[in-house]
Amino acid sequence: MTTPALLPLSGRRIPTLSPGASSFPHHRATLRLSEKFILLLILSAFITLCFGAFFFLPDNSKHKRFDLGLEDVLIPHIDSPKEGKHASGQVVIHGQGGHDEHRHREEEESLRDKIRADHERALQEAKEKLRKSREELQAEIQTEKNKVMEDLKKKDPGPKPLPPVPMPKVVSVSDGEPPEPDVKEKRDKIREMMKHAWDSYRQYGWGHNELKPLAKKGHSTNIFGNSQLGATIVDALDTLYIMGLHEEFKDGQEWVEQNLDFGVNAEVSVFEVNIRFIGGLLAAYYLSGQEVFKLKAVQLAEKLLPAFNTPTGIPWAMVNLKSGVGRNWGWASAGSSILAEFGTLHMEFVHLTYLTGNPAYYQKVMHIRKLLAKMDRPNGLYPNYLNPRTGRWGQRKYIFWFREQKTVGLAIERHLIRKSNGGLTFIGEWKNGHLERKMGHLACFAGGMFALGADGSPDDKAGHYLQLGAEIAHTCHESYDRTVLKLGPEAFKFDSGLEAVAVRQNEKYYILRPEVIETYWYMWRFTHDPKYRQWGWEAAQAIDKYCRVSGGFSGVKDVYSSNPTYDDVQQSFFLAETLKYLYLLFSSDDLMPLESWVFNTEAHPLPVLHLGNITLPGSEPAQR
Ligand code: DMJ
Repeated sequence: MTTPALLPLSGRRIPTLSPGASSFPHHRATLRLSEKFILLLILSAFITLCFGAFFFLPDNSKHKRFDLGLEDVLIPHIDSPKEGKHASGQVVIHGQGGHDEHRHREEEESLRDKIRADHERALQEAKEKLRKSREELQAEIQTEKNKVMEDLKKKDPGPKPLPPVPMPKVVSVSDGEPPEPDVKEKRDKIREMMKHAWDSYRQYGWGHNELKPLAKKGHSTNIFGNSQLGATIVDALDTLYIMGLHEEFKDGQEWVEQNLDFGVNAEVSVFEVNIRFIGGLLAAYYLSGQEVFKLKAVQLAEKLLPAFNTPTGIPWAMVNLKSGVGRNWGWASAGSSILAEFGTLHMEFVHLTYLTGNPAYYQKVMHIRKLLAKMDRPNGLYPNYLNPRTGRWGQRKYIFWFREQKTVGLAIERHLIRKSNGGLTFIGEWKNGHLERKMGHLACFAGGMFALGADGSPDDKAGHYLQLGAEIAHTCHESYDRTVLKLGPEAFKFDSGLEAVAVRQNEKYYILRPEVIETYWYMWRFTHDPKYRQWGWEAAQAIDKYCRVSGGFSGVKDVYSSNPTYDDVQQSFFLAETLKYLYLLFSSDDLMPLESWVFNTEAHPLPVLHLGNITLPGSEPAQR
């Protein structure tokens, strides 16, 4: 039998035993036993190790494969030891062998290449942009903007169109070209003035409420709060349309479509916003038939409605378009609302109900009417201030406010209209128990109003009212004619030998107001007396001579000074009213005939609604 080779156990060499060679047989047997034991121990330890290894060695199949996204490469802080990333932040790819690792490294490499290529492309584009001119860049930005707008429009089709209502019978707008060449020439001049006013605003004040024609920048006043609502655009639209300035009209329409948004945090005058914006938008709608104007008018009207949430239903003078909170001007007799303001919402609100079918607008203004009809009227006149909380009159100041009631007309004549020593008929102001012999430029509209009222009056009254209109037109003309600039002051007196002349320095200004020219136009329509065209032309020439500057038209501070200074404001009503009335004065009567159109306080024409033939939602037969 061969002896197995000894295992090196302790570094000692164990001698090999051969058969029959042993001189000490017992000793030899003992050694063999201990060796065997040691061998057994070693063997069992080895088996235990292998068994343990089977359970505790990591399982490769559980290792996630890395999907190399950009984040894995660029964002070291998300590394986690579990995910097999190195604490340094470098990506370590666990693989199942060299092949996987190689593949992942390739993927990583190609990703890096892609990022590098992207960066280079972006750099290249930036360099190209820098080489472009300002205009090219602006054009590119505009194209991008338009694209975004288009996309937005596709996603959001906007408010639903309103239910269709029959359009009132609107006589189509004729060109109104006068047959006489000299009149046509004058009309062309007025059109040119409108172009100058519009183009200047377009260039220097676009989107602002008004224009500073000398500073050549935008302008606004507190009646618009801190809003930027493009008042001049909205106010001018119908004048542009009537004058046939269609490119300009389209330009304005585009601005309205894209920019006119009433969800602004601005506290505005309810009256001014109604006559300028709602009136302007409704007129633009009726003239052009473009739905956008109707939609915008209704959106705005919704914003004004909270102003009527007062204990009496008499609206606040101001409302915040965003919050709907209303309040009154501090200067208006202890927080009163102003009759001349809340009494001038009627036409627009009736049209809103007509167009939308929503009775709320009609009901709000009819409520004002009913309430006023029930109130006491000292001397038959309505005072100008009414407290919307208590429903009581404020300070007893009477200015001119007219309803179609005969009695009020008579009371106005009895208490407010006087003749000066020089024979000029004027409308004074009743204050603190006596009549102040002073007339405001604003009151000059009354000439036209009496002429208009004469038209529907019984025969015995018609002549009288037309005569009254003519007398007021004459007085207001005198207030222009007695100045150096041939432009009328803000207020003029009939006292102590003074006849239609301003006394106080702060009443000598002319701010492009329309009322005198408005009266000339009505008087022209009803009498065709050439003097009205003559007076209108004098005023137009004076405006062009003294108010025109390179950046538009400006008001002047003193009409008695041969060297006037400017107030640097081109009022929106200059485009809405003054130039419109001048243009109509030199047009034939078939342009905007008065049987079909009625002009609101801001000269915005609305079609005459014959309420006898229409049932408005919310109206009762007795109210019509
Ligand atoms: C216009 O806004 C309107 O005519 C308003 O009724 C009075 N003030 C200006 C014009 O003077």
